[in-house]
Amino acid sequence: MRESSGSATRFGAIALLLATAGLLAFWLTQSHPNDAGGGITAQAFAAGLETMVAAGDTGRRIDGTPVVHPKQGDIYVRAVRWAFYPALELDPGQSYRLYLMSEDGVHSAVVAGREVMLLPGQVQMLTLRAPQDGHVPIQCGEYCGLGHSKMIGSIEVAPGH
Ligand SMILES: [Cu+2]
Repeated sequence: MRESSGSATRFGAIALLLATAGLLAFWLTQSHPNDAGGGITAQAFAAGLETMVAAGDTGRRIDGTPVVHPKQGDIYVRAVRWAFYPALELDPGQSYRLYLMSEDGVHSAVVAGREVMLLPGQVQMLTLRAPQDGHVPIQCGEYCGLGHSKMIGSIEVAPGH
């Protein structure tokens, strides 16, 4: 009796260990957009940002920052003391994957009320559906120095495009 309950306990412990190892292996092989860098590397982010700006530059500037109308649904915004680059102009009702990365320190992005921490070299991703008109608020929510309170980006929605 004592022996069989001991072996049942051992069997239970081994089963639990195997289940835990299995879960861990499953978790490690899944992608975790918001833990593991938004699913893309810092290099892919930089290349995507450059391509988006080159293809979608409207020629307009806000305080020297280009206003870009992206040609596709993957869009890129870089946080750098103390601005978000570039300014965006989106299509009404369109869905986007917004990739964000800090260039120079700890920032965060509060986008339409959702916040992601931004650490240098680590890409984050938020899905975003543009409203029918108006704008999508974006600003830094993590104190990052003297210019923090003015670290506000621009995401406008352009009806009629
Ligand atoms: Cu800040």
